Amino acid sequence: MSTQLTSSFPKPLEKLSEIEIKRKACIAKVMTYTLGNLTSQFVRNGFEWLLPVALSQSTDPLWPDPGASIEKRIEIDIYGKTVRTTASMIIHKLIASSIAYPKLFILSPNIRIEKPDRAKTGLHIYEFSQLDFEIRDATSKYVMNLVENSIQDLITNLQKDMKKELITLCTYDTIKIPKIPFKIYDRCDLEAKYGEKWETEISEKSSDPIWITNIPREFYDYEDFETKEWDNYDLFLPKYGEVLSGAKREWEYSKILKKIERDKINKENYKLVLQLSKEGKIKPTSGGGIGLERLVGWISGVKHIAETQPFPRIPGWVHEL
Ligand code: ASN
Repeated sequence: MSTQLTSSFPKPLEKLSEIEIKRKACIAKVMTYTLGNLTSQFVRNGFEWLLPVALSQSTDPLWPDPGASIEKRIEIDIYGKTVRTTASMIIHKLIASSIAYPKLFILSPNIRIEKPDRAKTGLHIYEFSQLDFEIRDATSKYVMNLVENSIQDLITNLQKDMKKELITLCTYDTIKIPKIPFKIYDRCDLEAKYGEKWETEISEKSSDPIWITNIPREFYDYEDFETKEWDNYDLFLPKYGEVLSGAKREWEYSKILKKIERDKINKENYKLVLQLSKEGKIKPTSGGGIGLERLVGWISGVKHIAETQPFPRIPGWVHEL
């Protein structure tokens, strides 16, 4: 994605001026409120709150993904095995929701060492946090509706309870309570209209959150082999782009295997999901993950989403903290 929010980068805490510290504190209040609101909604709706893991043999391949720009993958050996830092909790979600927790969510750090030139988009950070969730036997429609209601509830309550902070951040009048249902666009139509840069074009042009469906992606998203359509959905925010990606998932062994082979992904790293699907133990699920820094960045009107982080993770920049 090449949407450009900024050319000036957020500074670490010790370099902030008094005014910048006040703004940072305001954004932290919006983040705290957002986390409280969204997690309470999930708990109220009967979801289990699982804690994340940082190191696993199996993590998100992040491939093939039209938006991928990974410069390096972190692998280390522990106890004689190679483990990887979490790129997303997707594999854990598929297995956990199939076996033990039919409705789950996880607040998890995702490490994606993006190429340094992504710093200037204002939309990429090399560590971000997802509110990742998965629901057994749910349809895409069900998940899209759940997300729309969650976002509407969040914005409605923020406007009531965080009025002072939103006024300070100058977004009280610009972040409107979104109308449900959100508009849905098929990626094929956007590609035909805007060409390769459809993601940037549509997030610049829209003034409300919108859905984009049917995006070719990683093996775990459901693909109809006959129609070639993908049953997945991205939520896009005006100017801030993709804030959620999600899908109905694959659960059948033959399809998962075929797609892993087609994508030239190392089967060794996905042995468990392959074995469980062969045994019929992977169930049909749907889910998604909300990028918290982009969501709060949109609500707070930041120039760079690293402004929402106490310890900014800007591609190409490593600070002491
Ligand atoms: N969290 C996403 C999902 O649920 C996966 C990802 O972040 N790559 O589909």
